[in-house]
Amino acid sequence: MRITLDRRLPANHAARALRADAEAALTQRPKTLPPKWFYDEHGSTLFDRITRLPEYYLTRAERQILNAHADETARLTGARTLVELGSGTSTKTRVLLDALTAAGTLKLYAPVDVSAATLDRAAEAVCRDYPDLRVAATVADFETDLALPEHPEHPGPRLVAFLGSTLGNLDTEARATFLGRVRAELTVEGDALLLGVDLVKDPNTLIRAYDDDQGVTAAFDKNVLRVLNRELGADFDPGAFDHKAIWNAEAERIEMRLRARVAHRVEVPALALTADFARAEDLRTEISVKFRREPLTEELARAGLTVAHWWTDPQSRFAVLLATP
Ligand code: AVJ
Repeated sequence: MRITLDRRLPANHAARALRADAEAALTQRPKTLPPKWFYDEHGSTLFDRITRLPEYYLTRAERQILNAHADETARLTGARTLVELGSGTSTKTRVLLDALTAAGTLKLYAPVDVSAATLDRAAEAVCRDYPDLRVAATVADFETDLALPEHPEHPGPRLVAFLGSTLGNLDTEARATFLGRVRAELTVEGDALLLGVDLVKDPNTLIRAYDDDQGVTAAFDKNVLRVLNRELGADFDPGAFDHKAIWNAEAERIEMRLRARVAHRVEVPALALTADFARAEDLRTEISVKFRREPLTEELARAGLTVAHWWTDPQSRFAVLLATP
């Protein structure tokens, strides 16, 4: 058997975590919900459409960089294990899998994701397409458990990939915690981190990437209300909110918010909770931090990681970096 699926989250984890997050979201000021709840079946489909929107350059820019530097990454790391945090459908990983299998070093692919269903499908597909590879998938939330396969059962050096600028979903404090954990896990000689991050650029380009003309991002944003309705019996009316993508210039991040069009009340029976929205009050649904080379290099250094390589697309919209302890 070349595939294993390790469920580190109890089956009811998602239900319990959502209740806790929703409760905190609606009683906090400003009301703030973590972005992981976007990705139910429908939300994942919408995100997939986002990655193909003309305005959403991130995915294409990152793919350009990976295409240009995957072989180099394989050569530099000689990775025998590729761990991928927040692997989703493992689509963009393939260029890395191709390069690392061509280099002949890769033995094991270890995707980590919160969604068991997505992980299952992705692991099957990778296993089918890479006949010499073992796949050890882990259902885990990378914010609390990195689920790195353990040495010596799994061969090093290990390359830990954290792509798609998912790091930008974490605020400064959460990033420090996360990066410190990653550093602590890179214990085998040659272990490295491959990190994909979106870069600061003109606000208009950024805002358009999160508020597209076809309204796909708006639908993605509002889908989280449907998740709350379905899972918690809430009565959110998605039509009572406007999707907003705001550039927070001080924190250099995009903030997605759902802004109440009118003052209204929402009932959340599963939490025995009533949430009042004032007119124009926001529910913040996501932060997407944009990075600069120097400050990010320092941030990584504070976590004990040294940037060995920094690659960008020709337009310097996005960066992929290779860091080592
Ligand atoms: C998947 C976290 C990288 O911040 O760009 C896309 C998700 N949100 N459009 C991002 C997202 C709105 C995204 N990440």
